[in-house]
Amino acid sequence: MIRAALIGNPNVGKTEIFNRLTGLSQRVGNFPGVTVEKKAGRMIHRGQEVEVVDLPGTYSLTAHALDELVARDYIVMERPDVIVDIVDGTNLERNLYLTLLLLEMDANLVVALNRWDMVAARGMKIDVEKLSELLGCPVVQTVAITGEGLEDLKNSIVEVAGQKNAKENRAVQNYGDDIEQLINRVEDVIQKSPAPVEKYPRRWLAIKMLEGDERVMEQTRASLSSPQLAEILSIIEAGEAAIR
Ligand SMILES: Nc1nc2c(ncn2[C@@H]2O[C@H](COP(=O)(O)OP(=O)(O)OP(=O)(O)O)[C@@H](O)[C@H]2O)c(=O)[nH]1
Ligand SMILES: [Mg+2]
Repeated sequence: MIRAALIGNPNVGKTEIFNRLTGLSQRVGNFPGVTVEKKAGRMIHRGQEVEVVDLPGTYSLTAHALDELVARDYIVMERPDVIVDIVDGTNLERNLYLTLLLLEMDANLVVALNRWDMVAARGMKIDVEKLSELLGCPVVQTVAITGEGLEDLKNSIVEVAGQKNAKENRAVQNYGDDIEQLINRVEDVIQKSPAPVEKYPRRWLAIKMLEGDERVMEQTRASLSSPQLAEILSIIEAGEAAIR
């Protein structure tokens, strides 16, 4: 069975797409340990069963807001085979911020470029092929309210789930030489961890540590030795001193 998760900014058309993908098979529950509603459903496409989870709408993936944390924990802990990032095509600039965060998390991504009807009606031009090339993942135009593009989206979900190396040419945000150097140094320390923090992509973990993400610090403390933690803290301090 393929496990897919839908994510996107608030009000982009997630529920419309979720309903079209899963129809009457939906179940509603909660994410573990919190009262955030979790909707899940199933679809069968090309003979493959796909479990689809609707993640909370979010602009970002910080540890500061419950909805964002729930979405992020789900991606990191459950490692779904495919993340479907639903993007409002009329508001690309704001929406692609989340897309870049997802790529940073090593997510196996398919982008649904939704509200394509409005993109066309407003005379906006988007080079979809170029966008797909830049992001390093499939980009599918959809109109959730009519169902246009949904077959293409289903095809992409099943295809990406079957590609083990789908992430190889993904886009990675470059933070500039100084920060990249700090990221590499933290990654080196993490790599030597006796109990690998394997659920987390290493680069993502290093970036979160440099950001001082409390949740990540708390969760990784057990896996790292005290000399390693001390080394990481000294890299963070050196970095902060250099930036000041
Ligand atoms: N024109 C047009 N409207 C759309 C499209 N997709 C969704 N909408 C409309 O956009 C609004 C929001 O759609 P939802 O599916 O509820 O969006 P959502 O992402 O689930 O929203 P939240 O759960 O509140 O974050 C609704 O009024 C939809 O009818 C589309 O492709 N084209
Ligand atoms: Mg919704």
